[in-house]
Amino acid sequence: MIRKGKLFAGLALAGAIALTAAGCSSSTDAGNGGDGGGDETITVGFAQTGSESGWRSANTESMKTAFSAENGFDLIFNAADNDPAAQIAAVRDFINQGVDAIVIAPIVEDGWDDVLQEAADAGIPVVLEDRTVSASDDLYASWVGLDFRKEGVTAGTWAAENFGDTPTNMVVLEGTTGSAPANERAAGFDEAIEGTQIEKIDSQTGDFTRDGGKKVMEGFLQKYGVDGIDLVYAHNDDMALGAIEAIEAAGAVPGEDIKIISIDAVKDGMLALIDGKINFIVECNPLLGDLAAGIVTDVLAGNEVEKEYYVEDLSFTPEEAAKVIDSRLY
Ligand code: GZL
Ligand code: ZN
Repeated sequence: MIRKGKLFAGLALAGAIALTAAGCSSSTDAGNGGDGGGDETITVGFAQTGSESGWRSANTESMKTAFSAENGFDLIFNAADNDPAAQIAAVRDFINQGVDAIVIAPIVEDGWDDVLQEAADAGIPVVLEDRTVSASDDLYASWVGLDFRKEGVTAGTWAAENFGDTPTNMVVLEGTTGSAPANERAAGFDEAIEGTQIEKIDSQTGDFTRDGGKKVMEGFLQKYGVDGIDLVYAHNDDMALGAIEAIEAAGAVPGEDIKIISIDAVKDGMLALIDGKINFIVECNPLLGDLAAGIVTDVLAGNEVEKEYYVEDLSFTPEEAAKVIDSRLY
């Protein structure tokens, strides 16, 4: 499902942060009474997916930095270890604690209607960051994140341009089953390679982890042999890095014998790209903390907010990565 909303890129993003961050110092008590009295602290419950990847660590750091005490927040942090039931339980706990606002990075798209309705009934606004949910957008105040489908289209278009004219056997390392990035990165990529000679011979989830990517790739190599696989499409860098280990253990050269396309552009992924072990990476910006904090502050202050805020993504070849690696923020 494509959503259209405000797009933040580079300076615009910084500007937006300044704009909304200014709201943080507003004189009104932005909390919705959860803590009563005149103190300015906003108590926020943040339900993070877990710590499955390098991307997630960068996202968690960005969120904790933005929702800091000096910025006027009391952050209650929960990481659900990639377990959707545990994440929903964490949100229920935030509701029972009477927090001022709840932020969620939903592990999977489905299953959110009931607990979001409970938050609404309790008068606690919910802001989504990173991933999206299939529940009605009446059940949350706003979402800030990335256009996962566009990331898939960018990756698929590069594959089509570089490998589409020759018979190419591709295997896919899927992200967490049922997650918005896994669903939409697959859909966007498939759309972009339609009509080319790239054939998806297998696709399996590695749950966005290095170990998952390595194990699934080992299985593919057992099944098809090094010569039976020309291209790997990994839904994130951590699974691509696991696949690299498996390909090298099989005596093949990643980036040459078997090409690799990946998404995230975290530091370790970019270093593998520069080493030629990955051939192309599409960025997925994890630095969403300042925007999310600005949105929470605006919502609690009763200011108008967009339903969606999209953060711009770039993409990199090895040469382009080498130029920017020292200046990147994650
Ligand atoms: C995408 C994010 C995904 C990353 C993975 O915004 O939800 O989850 O691509 C992470 O690295 O685990
Ligand atoms: Zn208050």
